[in-house]
Amino acid sequence: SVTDHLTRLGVTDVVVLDQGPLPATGGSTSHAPGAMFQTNPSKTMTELARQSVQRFAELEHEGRSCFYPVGSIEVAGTPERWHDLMRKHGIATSWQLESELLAPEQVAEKIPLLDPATIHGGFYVPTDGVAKQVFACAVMADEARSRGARFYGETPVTGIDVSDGRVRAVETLQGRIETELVVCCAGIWGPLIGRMAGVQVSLFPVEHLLAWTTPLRELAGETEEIRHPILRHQDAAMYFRQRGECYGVGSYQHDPLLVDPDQIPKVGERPVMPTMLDFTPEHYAPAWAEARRLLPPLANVELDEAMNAMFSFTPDGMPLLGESEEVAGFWLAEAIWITHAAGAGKVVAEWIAKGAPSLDLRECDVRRFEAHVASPAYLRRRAAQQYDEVYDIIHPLQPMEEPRPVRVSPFYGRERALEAFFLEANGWERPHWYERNAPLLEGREIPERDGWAARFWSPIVGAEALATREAVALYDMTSLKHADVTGPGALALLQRLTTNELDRPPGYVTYTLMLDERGGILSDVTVARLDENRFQLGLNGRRDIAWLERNAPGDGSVQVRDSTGETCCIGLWGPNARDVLQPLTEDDVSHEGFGFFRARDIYVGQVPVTALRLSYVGELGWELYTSAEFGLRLWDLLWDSGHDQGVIAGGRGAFSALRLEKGYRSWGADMWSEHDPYEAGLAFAVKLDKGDFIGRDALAERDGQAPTRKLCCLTLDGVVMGKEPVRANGDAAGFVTSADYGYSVGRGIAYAWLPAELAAEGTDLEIEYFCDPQPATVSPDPLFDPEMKRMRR
Ligand code: THG
Repeated sequence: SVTDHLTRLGVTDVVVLDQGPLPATGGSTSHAPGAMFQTNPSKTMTELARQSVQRFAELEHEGRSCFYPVGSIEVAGTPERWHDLMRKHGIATSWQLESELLAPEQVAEKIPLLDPATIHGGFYVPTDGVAKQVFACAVMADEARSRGARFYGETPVTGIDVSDGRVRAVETLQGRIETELVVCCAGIWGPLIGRMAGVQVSLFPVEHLLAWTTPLRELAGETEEIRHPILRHQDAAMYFRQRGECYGVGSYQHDPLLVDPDQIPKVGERPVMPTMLDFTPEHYAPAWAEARRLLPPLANVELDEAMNAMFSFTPDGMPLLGESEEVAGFWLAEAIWITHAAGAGKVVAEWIAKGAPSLDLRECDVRRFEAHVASPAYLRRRAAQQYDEVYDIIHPLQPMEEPRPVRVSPFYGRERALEAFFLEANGWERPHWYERNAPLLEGREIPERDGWAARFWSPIVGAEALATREAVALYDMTSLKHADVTGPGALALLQRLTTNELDRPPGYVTYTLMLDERGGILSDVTVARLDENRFQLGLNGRRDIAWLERNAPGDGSVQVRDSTGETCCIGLWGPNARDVLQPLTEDDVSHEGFGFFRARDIYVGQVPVTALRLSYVGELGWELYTSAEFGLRLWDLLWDSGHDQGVIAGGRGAFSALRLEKGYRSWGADMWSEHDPYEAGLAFAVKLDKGDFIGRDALAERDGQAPTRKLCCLTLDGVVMGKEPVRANGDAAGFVTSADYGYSVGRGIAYAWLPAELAAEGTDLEIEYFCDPQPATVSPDPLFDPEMKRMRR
């Protein structure tokens, strides 16, 4: 698919090598059942699936389409699943994928083998279906050949020649090919090919049980490949598809069976293909019994062809796309299943040919991982867990169970003593609230929650949020990604990569945006100029650092250092913040001495601190950074000094609610590269007249034009969780990004992308939450503005 799209984009000098025969190479594609369920909590993944369906549907093999649009049904075996299918219906609607909830009898009408008494209902997506992926490969290859690409089967790659950090050539048994660009699409063999180049490919091959039955009497005489919708029975971790008179039944209902990449059989070692291992009936028996309960006619047939088939799992269940960090010119298009294959090939080809993909790939980018993810111990554990959870109902806040804890801040001991409830992000343990803050509930009315919104939540969250606005709180901000950018070329690099004016004197902090060439938001960043040639950047993740490094000049005039792990950070925020800090320092931290969005190196007691006067929660205060070994001392000093000021420790739950009240966007949740600063309400951070920067030309064209869509603030009575559809007069009009309850404003808050004509304040809309329409109103953005005099006090 990468070659299909590269050649369509005019990159025609492409050679495809595979160790196996073409087109059925013996990789995971060769045995996949071909089911394509497009709905995914990730908008990007849904879009990749939609594009894959479109592409396969265009392809014809011997007069037949390579896609059968039979639809899909996910059935609910439990009330919890039925409830979750309502949420899924909402997600599909948000991503503009048509879907419908069906009663059990309606499901049985579409799949007559199914016993409606076994289910609570089904989630039907009419445009889903089955791909004939090996045919699709063959046809795409033919088309690509006609545009100049060359394909060589039975040509194993034996080495990748890398020098000075760049790909130079590929070695094969048949000879050497000079090239500056390699795309590794080797599926489960990816880690082995990556190793040849010195590139980590963070996936693990896992065995999966799939069996095809003998013919069913009920399907006798069937001449179509498939007529029934494809079926998922997630409570039993199973899926089903018809194939002529037979059925295929796949199961994840067993302990994960990981295969070390070095143990994958060699081509020719296995009877059918190297990715097919011997069937282990002991792992399949419970699933087969369940299959016969759901589809009773299966009781009359036997298993015919059964296999343990291998495919890829990654630590977070998402693909690995993009150019590797380690070796220039070595790209990955890995950990893709059929469902996303054609779309993934397209975006990778665009990225190579045009410099940027047409979809936001933040969740798929190979550069998203932190260092620990590459460890075999982590990779193995997470891949197994992903396999296990593949069909589970996963709450957006649900942390991984193991391995934990991987990364902790110096305050971890204090946080545990305060009985923090921890969730996990990028390996970091992060307090969500502190049980020891339960007394704060006294005299405060925090609305109770139920169901989905009540999970990973406590009313203490609300009490912490209010206490922050009333007094002062310490927030552990250690996990906030930050980097030092230093050297004589630092300012020029940052000016070129961001939208705001950064040529200000040392001591200033600037909020700014990194854009791609099309003006899409790659990240929002705070830049503190600490010295002429020394900047500290507050970032949104690993990818930001990769972007800085990749754009840095090669002459050594700029150094980029990820300083996150070696430092720690406390957010000291609230109206009493100054009264906590001033007694600890001889530096003047009055408003005159230390203004808003200023930065300075100061001492807090004995602790050398870089202090930034800003807050993501919209209160007076500072982010206080120090190196890790001083962290505990800093915490204790602030804690003791805050005693008379009513200091508390505040968790991530309060933090998120406060930032939403203040209208601060969260990159990745509220906006991403699909959106420009004008639509996202961030025009204030763009200075078109500051000189050239990446994305400037694209913005200059749009400057002054009214955006066609906007990120809006909605308020409602209840609480929603994010990704719900927004309806206007019943029609799907947009979707929620982040949502929470605003404890100070006493309203539910939901930010949402809406067409401009619905963005006016006062517009009445509905947010569909588990199929329940909740009235919501477009409201002032932000809702909460602490009076400037309080900020300035
Ligand atoms: N702290 C630091 N860096 C960060 C964040 C942070 N970088 C990533 C992310 N969070 C950036 N997001 C914001 C959003 C808003 C503000 C700070 C970081 C903010 N804005 C002020 C406002 O809008 O009023 C000031 C804007 C201005 O004066 O330009 O405070 O949490 N270090």
